[in-house]
Amino acid sequence: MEQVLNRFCLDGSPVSCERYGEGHINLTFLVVTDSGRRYILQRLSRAAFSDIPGLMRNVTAVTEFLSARNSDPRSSLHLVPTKDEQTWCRDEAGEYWRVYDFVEDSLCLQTPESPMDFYQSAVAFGRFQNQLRDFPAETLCETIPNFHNTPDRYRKFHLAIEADTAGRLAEVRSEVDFLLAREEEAGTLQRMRDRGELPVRVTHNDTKLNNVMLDAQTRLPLCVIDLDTVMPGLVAYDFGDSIRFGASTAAEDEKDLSRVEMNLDLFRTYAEGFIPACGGLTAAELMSLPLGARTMTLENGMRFLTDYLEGDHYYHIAYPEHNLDRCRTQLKLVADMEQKQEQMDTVIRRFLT
Ligand code: ADP
Ligand code: GN1
Ligand code: MG
Repeated sequence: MEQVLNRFCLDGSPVSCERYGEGHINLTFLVVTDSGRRYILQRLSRAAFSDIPGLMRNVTAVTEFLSARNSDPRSSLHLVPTKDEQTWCRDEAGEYWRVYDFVEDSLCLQTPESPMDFYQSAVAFGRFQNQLRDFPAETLCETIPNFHNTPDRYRKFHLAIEADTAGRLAEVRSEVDFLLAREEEAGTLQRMRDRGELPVRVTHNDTKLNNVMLDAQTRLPLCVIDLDTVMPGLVAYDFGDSIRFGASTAAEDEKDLSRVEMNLDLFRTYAEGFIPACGGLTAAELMSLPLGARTMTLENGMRFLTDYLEGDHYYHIAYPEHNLDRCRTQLKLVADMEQKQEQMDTVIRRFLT
C-alpha cells in the first residue's frame, strides 16, 4: 500500500491507511498523512469494470465538468494526480488504484436520519442530473455495458441458473420463481427506451444514499460521489435506485423481512426533492418514475441472486448468505411496491403540469 501511495502527489507522508465505507464494489481506504490531510484511496474492482482506463477518463471528464460550473470545491470529487501526472496507477499485481481528496465536514449516510436528509439527497441527485444536461454523452465510455438493461440481466440470470456453479439453486427456488414470474413485465422500461419513448440522458446509475455527501453542519447537499457508472441512461434508473435503497424501512441486508417495506412518505419526499431539482422532465419520464423504482429493485434482487448462484464474485460480502439476504429484501420491496403502484402514480401525477 505504501508503494502505491508513494506514486500519488499527497500532501505529507501517510501515517495510516484503513478500510473505509460501505461500498460493495471497490476496495476503499481512508489515508491520513502527517500533515493532517485525509484522502480516499481506492482499488478499483476488476470484476465489475473491464475498461478501467476508460472509466477513469469518464470520471476525470465529469469531475472537471462539474468543478468548472461550481465555485465551492466540495461540490465535486477531486482526483489526486500521480507523480507522473496520471489519474490512476497500476501495481505489480495488475490492480488499478486512484486517490480522491477526502470530502471534509461531510456526512455519508447508510439510512436517512430524517425525511429532510432524504429530501436533500434527492436534491443532490436531481441537481447532478440537471448539471450534466449539457455534458457530451457521446464522449462517455460504457463502463458496464447493459448495466440497467433488465432483459439482459435476465439473460445472465438464466445462465447462472443453468450453470448453478456454487450448487445453491435448490435452496433458492422460491426466489428464482418470483423473478421468473416477472420477466416479461420487467422489460417494460427497456422496451420504452428502445422505442425512443423516454429520452436517454447522462445519468449516475448508482444513486444509493451512501453515494451522496451532505454538509455535516447544515445537512445540505455537497456532492454526488461514486461516479464509476455515469453513463447514458434513463432518469427512472436514478430515481428508482434511490427509492429502492433510501425509501426502504430496513437495511438492504435486513434478515427480518417483516421489517421491510417501501415507505410512501419517503417516496413522496424524494420526488419533491428530485423532480424540481432535475427540471425539464417529460410527462412520459415523470410517469416512468414509479416503474423505475420497481424495476431497479427487481433488477438489484436478481443481480444479488445471480452473484449468489455464481459464488459471490461481484459484490463484497461479509458472510456466505449475504447476497441471498440482500436478494430477499429486494424481492420483499418489489412485492410491496406492486401493492403501492397506484399510490406512487398518484404522488407523481401531481408533478404533471
Ligand atoms: P463503491 O463503488 O465500492 O461503492 P464508493 O466510491 O462509493 O465505492 O466509496 C465507498 C464509500 O467511501 C462511500 O460510500 C463513502 O462513504 C466513502 N467515500 C468515497 N469517496 C469519498 C470521498 N472523496 N470523501 C469521503 N468519503 C468518500
Ligand atoms: C453497488 O458500488 P456501490 O456499493 O455504491 C452496485 C450498484 C448496486 C448496489 C447495491 C458498479 O453499488 O449497482 O445497486 O451495489 N454498483 C455496481 O447496493 O455494480
Ligand atoms: Mg458506492
